[in-house]
Amino acid sequence: MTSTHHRVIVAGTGFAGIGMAVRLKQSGYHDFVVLERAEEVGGTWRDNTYPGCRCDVPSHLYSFSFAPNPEWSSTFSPQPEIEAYLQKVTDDFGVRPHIRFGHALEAAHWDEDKRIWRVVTSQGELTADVLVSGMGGLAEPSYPKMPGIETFEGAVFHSAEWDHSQDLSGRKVAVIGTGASAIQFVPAIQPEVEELHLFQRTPPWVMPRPDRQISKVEKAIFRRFPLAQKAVRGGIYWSREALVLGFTKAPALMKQGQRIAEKHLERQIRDPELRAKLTPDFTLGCKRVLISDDYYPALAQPNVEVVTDAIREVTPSGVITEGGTKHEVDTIIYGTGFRVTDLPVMDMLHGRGGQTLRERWTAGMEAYLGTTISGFPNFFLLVGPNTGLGHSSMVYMIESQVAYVLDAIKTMDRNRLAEVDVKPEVQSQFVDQVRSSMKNTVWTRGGCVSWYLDSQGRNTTLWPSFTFRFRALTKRFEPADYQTLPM
Ligand code: N01
Repeated sequence: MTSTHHRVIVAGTGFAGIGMAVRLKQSGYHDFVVLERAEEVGGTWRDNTYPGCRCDVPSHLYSFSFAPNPEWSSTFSPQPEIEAYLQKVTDDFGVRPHIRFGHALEAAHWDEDKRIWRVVTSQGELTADVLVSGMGGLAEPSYPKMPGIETFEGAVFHSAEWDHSQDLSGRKVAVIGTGASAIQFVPAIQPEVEELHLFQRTPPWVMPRPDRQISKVEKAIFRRFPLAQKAVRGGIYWSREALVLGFTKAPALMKQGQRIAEKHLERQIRDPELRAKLTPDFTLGCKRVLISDDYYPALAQPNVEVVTDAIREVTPSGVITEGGTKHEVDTIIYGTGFRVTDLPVMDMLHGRGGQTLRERWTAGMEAYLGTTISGFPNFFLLVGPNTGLGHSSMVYMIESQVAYVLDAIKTMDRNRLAEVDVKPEVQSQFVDQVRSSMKNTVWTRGGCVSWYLDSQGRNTTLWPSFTFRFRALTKRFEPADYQTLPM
C-alpha cells in the first residue's frame, strides 16, 4: 500500500513548486509529493493562454539558474515556450513521478500532537512533516463586481481563463482593464473583432518593448559555451537591479524613464484627444511598468474606442457607463487581474489552535523573509508576502526562497527537530523593517492604487530592496530565529 505520509508535500507546479521539487530531489530527498490541481505542470504559464501572452521579463533571466535554456526564440518568450520549458525541466530533472495530478489542495491542518500537516486534497487526505506552498500569487482570477453582470446574455470570460471556443471574428467586444494582460491581448484580438470597447479605469505607463529574435548563431554559442549565456543573464540581472535605485531612491532616474514613455505615446498616438486619455496621472513605477510596441497602435484603429467613463451597470446586451452611454456588445473579456492580497490559501491553511491564515493576517499579509509565519510550524510559503518584484525576475526570488526552505529541512534533519516555528518577535522585527523601507517609495507615494497594495494601502506584495539582499538574507536557515521542538 502506498504511504500517505511524506517528509514534504509541495503544493503547485508553477516555477515555485517545480523549483522546490527539483532542488529536493537534487539534495537526495525522495519522500516528497507535489500536488497539482490540473493535469499538467506550469501554474500561471499553463493557465494564461490568452492571445499574445508572453513574458515581459527577458527569458535568459526568467528561467532557473540550474536549467539555462539556449533555445529561447526571442528576448521576451511567448507563453507556449515558457510552458514547454517548465514541462521539460519537470521531465529532465525526474520530478514528474512525484506529482499527483488532479489533486487540488483543499485544506491543511497543523496537528499539534503529532506535529504533522494533515492535508486534505480533492482525492483524499495525506500527511507530511513539512508543507510548502507554491500555489502562486497570480493564480486566482479577480472578477469585478458590476451590477447586472448576471443578466448579460453574451459570452463572458477572464484573460486567465481564456475561452478558446469563442470565435471573436466579427464580434462586438468589451474589454475591462488595461493591465499587463490586457495590453498583450488587445492588439492580438483587435484585427479580428468588429468593435472593441476598452474600459480603462487608469491609463498605465507603457514603455517600448526592445524585443528581437535570438539568432541561430547566438543559440549555437549558448549551447556550446554556457558561460556566454550566463554572462548575458548577469548583464540583464544587473541592469534590472539598477532600476531598484530609481524605484526607491532616485526620482530623477524615474523622471527620465517617464520621458521615454511619454515620447513613446506621442510617437504612436497622433490624435491629441486619445493621447490625453492614455496619459497616466501618477508617477512611473507606482504600478507595474508595461512594455509594448503594438498596444497604442491597436488603440488608434477605427474599430477601437477607449472608454474612460466608469461602468455603471451591465445589461443583457451591453455595458452602460456613469454618463449613461450604452455600449452594445456581445462579449465581455475581463483583464482585471488576480486576487493577490486575498489569496484562497488564506482560508485553507489552519495553523496552531486551528487559526486560519486569514485570521492570522487581520493586520495584513506578513511573513518572516516572506516565507514563514509564526503559528504555522513547518510551513513555508513560496512567493509569500513582500517577495514580489516590479522590475525583475520572480524566478530569482523563488530560487532564493527554495534554497532557504531546503536549508531549513536539512537543519531539521541534522538537529533532529520535529518542529520549527518562527519566533513572533523575529517576524515582527523583519516586517517592521520592510514596512519602514516602504515609506516614501513610489509604490506608496506615487499617486496610484495598484494590486501591490492591500485594502489598507499597505504594500504587502513587493520586495522593497535589491534582490541580492533578499538572497543574502535567505542564504542560511538560522534555528535561533525559530522556536524548535526536538523529535
Ligand atoms: O492585472 P492588473 P493583469 N473596473 O491587476 C482594471 C503579471 N503579468 O492580469 O489600474 C474597472 O495589472 C485595473 O484598473 P486599475 C504582472 O505581474 C505578467 O493585467 O486598478 N477596471 C487594471 O487596469 C501583472 O502586473 C505578464 O484602475 C478594473 C486591470 O483591470 C499581473 O500579472 C503578463 C476593475 C487589472 O490589471 C497582473 O496583470 C501579464 C473594475 N472593477 C500579467 N478591476 C508577463 O508578461 C480591475 N480593473 C510576465
